[in-house]
Amino acid sequence: MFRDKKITLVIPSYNESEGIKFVLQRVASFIDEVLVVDSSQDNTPEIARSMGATVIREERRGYGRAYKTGFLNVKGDIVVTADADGTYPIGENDLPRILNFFLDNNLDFLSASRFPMKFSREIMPYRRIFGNKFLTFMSNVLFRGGFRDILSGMWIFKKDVPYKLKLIDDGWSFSEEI
Ligand SMILES: Nc1nc2c(ncn2[C@@H]2O[C@H](COP(=O)(O)OP(=O)(O)OP(=O)(O)O)[C@@H](O)[C@H]2O)c(=O)[nH]1
Ligand SMILES: [Mg+2]
Repeated sequence: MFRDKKITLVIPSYNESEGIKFVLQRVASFIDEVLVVDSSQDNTPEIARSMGATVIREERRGYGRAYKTGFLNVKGDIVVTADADGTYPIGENDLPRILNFFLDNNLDFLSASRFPMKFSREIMPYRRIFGNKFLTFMSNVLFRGGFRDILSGMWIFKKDVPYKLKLIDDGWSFSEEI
């Protein structure tokens, strides 16, 4: 529980046997439920289960597909999403700040920008930063949003939010769509 709210973390995973260990070791202790939506061919689901996560098997491939399936199974009041490769801060030190901001401002949905974080050039080469800035700029023009990272995979929202949206894409465009 965090400030009387039950928190569910949803993680999509595809062949992440290394990454999932790293991520699940760091999950903040106040998170009530961890759902790993898995389409792997390796032993990611066994590892996730052994580390206390609830594994939902999704045979249909796709990043968006995994999230849509995950969202249908949430029991918490607030959903936090993150990748299985350690990109996003879901630990004791960082997550409270983001959740406090979400609750203090009574938000329905928050998209967390990655850009305050430092990335190596291998993970975030200049062409990726440029592409992201361009898409983020265009999305802000088209939808008048205040986005800083339109391709973020870390969102925080009230559990009923996906039910109010018409989410279509099963693949990578799910980030922009949501
Ligand atoms: N269940 C499921 N998860 C997926 C699928 N494809 C990707 N994922 C997961 O979605 C998350 C994001 O995928 P990544 O491959 O890290 O994508 P990315 O962060 O854009 O790319 P990288 O820079 O290579 O990390 C990871 O946790 C993947 O394991 C899929 O088809 N099914
Ligand atoms: Mg990644």
